[in-house]
Formats: sequence, structure tokens, C-alpha cells
Amino acid sequence: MIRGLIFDLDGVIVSTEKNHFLSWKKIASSLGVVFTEKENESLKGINRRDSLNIILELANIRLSEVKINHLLNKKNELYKYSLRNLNKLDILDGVEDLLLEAKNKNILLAIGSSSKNASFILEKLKLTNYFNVIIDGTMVTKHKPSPEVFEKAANFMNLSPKECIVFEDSASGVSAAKEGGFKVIGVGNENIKLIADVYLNSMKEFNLSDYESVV
Ligand code: B16
Ligand code: MG
Repeated sequence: MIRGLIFDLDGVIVSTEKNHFLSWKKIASSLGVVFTEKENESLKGINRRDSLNIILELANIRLSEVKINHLLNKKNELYKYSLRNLNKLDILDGVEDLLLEAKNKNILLAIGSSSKNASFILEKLKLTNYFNVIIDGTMVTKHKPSPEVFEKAANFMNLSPKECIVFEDSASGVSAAKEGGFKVIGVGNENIKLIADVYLNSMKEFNLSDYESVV
């Protein structure tokens, strides 16, 4: 029986992946690195520090810790500035209806995000109160593709992975969920079509009643 839903945030609840991409693109360009959507694909779901490492490795650049920290802060400033007008209207189609339906059916709800901005974003979207637990990038020691973020969410809800569904838009997140033994539904990113258990173009295609009796 499915008793819990665990949602990734960026790319599943709201399309902030675009904002991450454009902020990294500015950082990359300040380093003289060409950074396109293709390179960005490998950053999805990856935490901030590891994302910068990937960009630096792409360009074979080595920087001091001081410079790295400066770039991480700069990226986050650009990213948060780009979210200044984020509001309820930005919630992706089908998400809030599903949260409401699940709540009414006493299904537990969690966030499992790599982002350290998860609470800030959920507040802006006015979604915080739906969730029984929010596990984000400030609460894990091992980041996606490690399953820790989803395991912590399931543990908090007192559920086994088999009792949960994870919704993800990134390859690193799908791998994390599978590694943890969760059923994973890929959403809104055709690049994960072949690795997710089920793939949906949009959350509005998800039908909770199809899963209510799944053991
Ligand atoms: P921040 P998710 C991830 O969020 C994003 O997919 C990824 O692009 C981002 O680098 C990461 O959060 C860290 O975000 O810089 O806000 O801490 O998809 O796991 O919800
Ligand atoms: Mg994501």
C-alpha cells in the first residue's frame, strides 16, 4: 500500500531548474566557460558545491577555496534574485491538486530536495503546511545520487521505501531513489524516461488512485 509521497522540489513542484541553469550560466561565463542546457543536465539534483566542481572540471579550471566560496555565494545571490517574484502561480500543474487529494486520503507527504533554498521556496509558494517533513540540502551528509535524502524522509514518516513513491526530474535523483529501494516516477524531463520506473510529462498526468492498492 502506498502511504507516503516524496517530492523532489526543483523541476517537480516548480520549474526553478531554469533559474539554476541561468545562474550557473552567468557564473560559467564569468570564468570563460561555455555552459549550455546540455552541460546543465548533469547538474540537475546535484548540490551547489558539487555543481560548481562539475563546471570547473568541464573547463579544467582549479580555483582556491576562497574563490570557490565567492562563486558559490554569487551563484546563490543570482538564483535567489531570479526568484524574487516567485509565487503560488508558479506551482507546476497538477501538484497542488495531488497534495490536497493525498492529504484528504491521509497519505503522508515529504520533500526530498538537494536545495538549501527548499524552505524559502516552499514559503513563497505557500505550500509548506502540506508537508509532514521537509528534508533538504542542509540536512544530509551524502547528496543525490546517494539515497540519504529520501531515506531520511521515509524514516521520519515511519514508512519503508516500498510504502513510498518518489517524484523526480533528475537522473541523480532517480538513481538515488532506486538505490534506496523506492518506486520512482520521473516527471517533466525526457532524459530520465528510460531510467525511471514510470515517466510522466507533467504531474497532472499522475493518478493517485492507480497506486492506492499497489503493494
Ligand atoms: P541550492 P532538487 C536541486 O534541487 C537542483 O536540482 C539543483 O539544480 C541544485 O543545484 C540543487 O538543488 C542545490 O540547490 O543551490 O538551492 O542549494 O531538484 O533536489 O529539489
Ligand atoms: Mg529536481
